[in-house]
Amino acid sequence: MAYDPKPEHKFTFGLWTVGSPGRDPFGGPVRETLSPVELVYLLAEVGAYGVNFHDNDLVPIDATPKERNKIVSDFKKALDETGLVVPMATTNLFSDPAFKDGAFTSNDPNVRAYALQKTMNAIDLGVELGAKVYVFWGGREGTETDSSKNPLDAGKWFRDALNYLCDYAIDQGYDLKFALEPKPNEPRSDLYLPTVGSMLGFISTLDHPEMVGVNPEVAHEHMAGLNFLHAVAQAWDSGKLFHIDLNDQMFGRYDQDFRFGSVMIKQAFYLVKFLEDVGYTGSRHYDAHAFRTEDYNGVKEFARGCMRTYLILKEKAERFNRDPEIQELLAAIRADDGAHHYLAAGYSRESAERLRGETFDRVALGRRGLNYERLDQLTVELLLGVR
Ligand code: GCO
Ligand code: MN
Ligand code: MN
Repeated sequence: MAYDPKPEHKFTFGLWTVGSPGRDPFGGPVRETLSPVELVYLLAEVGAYGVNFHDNDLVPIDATPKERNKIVSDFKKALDETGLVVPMATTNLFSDPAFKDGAFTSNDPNVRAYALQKTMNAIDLGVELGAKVYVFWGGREGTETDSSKNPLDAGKWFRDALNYLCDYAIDQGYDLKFALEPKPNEPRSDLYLPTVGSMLGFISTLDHPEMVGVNPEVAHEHMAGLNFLHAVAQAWDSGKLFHIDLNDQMFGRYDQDFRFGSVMIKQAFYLVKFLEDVGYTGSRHYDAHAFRTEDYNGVKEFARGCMRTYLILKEKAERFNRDPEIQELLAAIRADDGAHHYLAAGYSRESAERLRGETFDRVALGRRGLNYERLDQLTVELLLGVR
């Protein structure tokens, strides 16, 4: 079937996504907790390509080495039996009370050291299971009161930690890239490095910037009221789109983590079109949760829906790219009479002289209608299925 997920689509889910028992700040679990092995089978059943995890989604924080090995070998067996892969892994540096004031940016040097140690172990675990991308989401790296922490110290500690861990991965000979995931707030009042743009700026200050990219998430930029497509495009343009977290989120609401494409269809369309047009080859990772109203049948519907919507939008993007009227409008919008091709060579005194000598009909430039209304309506009609 046209919209069935296939391995080449690289659809992945976190254990914590389909495995969420539906807890929220006002209520406990509504679904029983499934084991990592059961979740691998569930993901295989719905057609996912891969499964990602936090260290403690797989191995409880207080597991003994013997327990750890048993869990890991059972998990590997499930992967072998289903053919699922582990493209990404990450560390839980936010659930345990030790991290209540941050992990790498905690004021307490013992907490910072513990966070480093925990991450080294989690990196080993991820690599053992095949991960090539390692995500850093600083869920507690922030403040409620800025009396408590100097943001310059926090920035330095975060940088020191990433430099340390890059060197650790290099020293171990791991084939691993790091992907930093920004979020503006929640669970802290304010998180450091809140947007894709701030992460990109920060990466250029690291010792091994070539090893570090970003993991943008739809919901996180939407929470900040920002245009996700623009953030992703900037990451791509910088060669830093190492991973992506897909879900959906209304602007100005709590952290919703909805099924991909379930709320802002148009934004999801532009995003899928972008990823497919530029030839992004990384994971399409769903970092979302089924509604709390659902049982595990609903969870499967949720997971299937995430992938199916992506594939439908991919088909819509292909349709957009070959729609004669849309393409004609785009060609007219971008019409170029060649008169200013000399500017493409960049600045020179000759070019500046030539430019200064030109006369522009400013009024005519401003008078021209751009036909974006027609273009946008055609896009909407295409999405609504009447085109
Ligand atoms: C969130 C984040 C997390 C991270 C995950 C991977 O809002 O809670 O998106 O789901 O992506 O911890 O590091
Ligand atoms: Mn999130
Ligand atoms: Mn995420």
